[in-house]
Amino acid sequence: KYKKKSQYEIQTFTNWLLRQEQADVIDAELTVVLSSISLACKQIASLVQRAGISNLTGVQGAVNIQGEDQKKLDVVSNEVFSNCLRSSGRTGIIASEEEDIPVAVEESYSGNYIVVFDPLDGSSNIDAAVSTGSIFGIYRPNEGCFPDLGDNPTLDQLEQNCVVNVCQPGENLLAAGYCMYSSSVILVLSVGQGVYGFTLDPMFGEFVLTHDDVKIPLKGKIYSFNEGNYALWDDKLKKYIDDLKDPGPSGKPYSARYIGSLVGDFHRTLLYGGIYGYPSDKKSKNGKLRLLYECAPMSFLVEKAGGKGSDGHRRIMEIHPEEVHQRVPLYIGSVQEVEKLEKYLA
Ligand code: AHM
Ligand code: MG
Repeated sequence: KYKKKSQYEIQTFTNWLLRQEQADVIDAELTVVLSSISLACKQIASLVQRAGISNLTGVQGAVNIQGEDQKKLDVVSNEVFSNCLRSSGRTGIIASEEEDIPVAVEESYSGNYIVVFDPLDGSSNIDAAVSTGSIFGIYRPNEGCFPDLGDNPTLDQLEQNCVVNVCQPGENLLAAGYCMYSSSVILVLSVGQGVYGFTLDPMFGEFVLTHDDVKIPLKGKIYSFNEGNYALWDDKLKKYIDDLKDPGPSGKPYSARYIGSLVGDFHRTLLYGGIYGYPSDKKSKNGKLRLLYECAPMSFLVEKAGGKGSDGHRRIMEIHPEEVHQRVPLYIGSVQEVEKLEKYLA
C-alpha cells in the first residue's frame, strides 16, 4: 500500500496507474485507455461546471434510442468520451448509452479493448446544478468473436460483430469505474483488486489519491429508492420498504436519501453503507437502469469493495446481456442490506 512520506507528497492518478502497470496488474494498453478516460472526465467536469455560463443547459431536441430526450450536455459528453477513447488508439469497440449501436473504432487508430459507458448519467439534474457522473466498464474482445468476415463484410455483419463483442456479462469486466461531478469531482475505479478514489485537485488539474482501498460497511441505515413509484411496486418490495421505515424497538427507522443520479446515490452508499434500488414496476418490468453500462460496472465496484449487486434474485455480474441497452432491476450496497431485500423478494 502507498504510504505518505511528507505532507507535499501526493499520489496522482497517473502515478498510480504506472505503479499498477509496473506490478503487472494492468498492461500498457489498458493504462493508456484508463488515462484517456480520466482526461474525458476532466473535460466533462469542466463542461458541467460551466454549463449555465456556456449555454449548455436544456435539451438538444433529439431523442436517443431509448426514447429519452437528450440534453445538450448528454450529446457533448458523449462526443468528448468517444473522442478521448478513439484518440487513445487502444480501443477497438465503444458502446455508449447515447449511441444506438456499438461502433468499431477506425482501424488505423484501433486497439483491442472494448469500452462501454454512460457519458453523463443523471443528466436530468444538470439544469439545477445537482450531481451527475460518468460510468464506464472495460472488456477484452469476446473470445472467438472476431470471425473472419472476408474482404468485404456487409454493414450488418460488422454491426453484429460489435454487438457480440460488447454483450458480455459483468464477470468478464477487467476494470470499471465512475467519475462523480459534485461538490468535488471524484474518479472511483477498480482494475480488479480493491477500489480506489481520486479527487480532482482544481488547483493543478490532477486526480489525486484520496480514497485508498475503499470497503463498503457491512450494513447501513440509509435506503435510496424513488418512492414516487411505490404504488407501482410489487407487494413484497412494498413490505420491505415499510419495514425499513418502521422505527421498531430502537425507535430509529432507516433514513431516505435519493438524488436521482445513480453515481451520486451509489457513491454515498459505497462510503456510508445502506442500499440503493431501482426496481421493476408495473410500468417497466425490467426497471430503468441499463445492465451493460450502469448496473454491471457498479456491481463490479461494489463487489470489489465487499458489497453486493443483485437483480433481487441473482448476482448482476452473472447476467449475460442479450442486447446492448438491456434494462435490469438493480439492488446494490451493503451485504446485509442486499441479502435482507433478497429474502423479502424470494
Ligand atoms: P439517465 O441515464 O437517462 O440519466 O437515467 C439514469 C438515472 C440514474 O442516474 C438514476 O438513478 C435514475 O435515472 C433516476 O431515475 P428516476 O428519475 O426514475 O428516479
Ligand atoms: Mg444513464
